[in-house]
Amino acid sequence: MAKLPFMQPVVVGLALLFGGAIAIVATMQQKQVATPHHPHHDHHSSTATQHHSGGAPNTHAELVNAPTPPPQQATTFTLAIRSHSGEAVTQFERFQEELMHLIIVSDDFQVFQHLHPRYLGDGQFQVTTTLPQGGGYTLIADYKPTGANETVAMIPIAAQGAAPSPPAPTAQTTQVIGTTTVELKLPQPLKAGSAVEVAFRLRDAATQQAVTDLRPYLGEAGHLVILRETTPLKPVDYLHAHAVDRQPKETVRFMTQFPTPGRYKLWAQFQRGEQIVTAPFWVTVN
Ligand SMILES: [Cu+2]
Repeated sequence: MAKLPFMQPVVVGLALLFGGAIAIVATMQQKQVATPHHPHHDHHSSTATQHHSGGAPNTHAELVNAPTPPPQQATTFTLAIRSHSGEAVTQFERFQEELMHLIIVSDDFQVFQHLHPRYLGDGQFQVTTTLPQGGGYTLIADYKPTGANETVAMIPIAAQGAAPSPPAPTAQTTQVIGTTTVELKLPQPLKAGSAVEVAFRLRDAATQQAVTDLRPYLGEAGHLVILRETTPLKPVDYLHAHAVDRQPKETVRFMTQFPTPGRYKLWAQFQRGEQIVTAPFWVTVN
């Protein structure tokens, strides 16, 4: 329990005081999006979603019945989206085929889950998942209230127990994920603050031939989530890059922009047949 985020003792204390019916108010930040970037709109030439710290957010996310999940057991998370004045926000727009995209990432970036909570109505979303290890995590909820900007809310949680020591980050640019070899292609050196193309070449691990069974995933050629290595995570540290093309090819390209120098982890996701391939890479940005 030594590595709990600072909020957790407060949460536990409040939970004891008020019988568990408490909510964690997430840190949040609106993403100002210059152009619609929904995949069902024409955004083939779109650049990365930009994050700005200015501007008051319209909504925030709260974790209802904040659990302290035991690792390796199914845990249900219920998120409530509320306005500034505390009223339930009930209308959402679908983007990338879903009403909410929820990324769950462990503090050491070893665990990454990309989930789509079910909308229960009345501003509440629910998802059941199993966290594989103890220690701290961040829930990153990405949603778009109807008529408002896409919003990213971050909620720190702690699973019971401690995380195992993570392996050291590697600069490896090729990963074999199941039957797929994923090769990261980046301009070098990587500079913060300018648009950059991040590409992934996908080959069959057995034959080293280009994969032929790639399908769009959530309406795009692939998805790319990028997080800056920092504690605690803030919305500005989260990038969701959009694929340049809708139809996947052997090389799937994304445009993004790393805001500041530092170390980042990339999780590229593709759909091969019925299978989702998630390939993690560390990169250093100068
Ligand atoms: Cu998603």
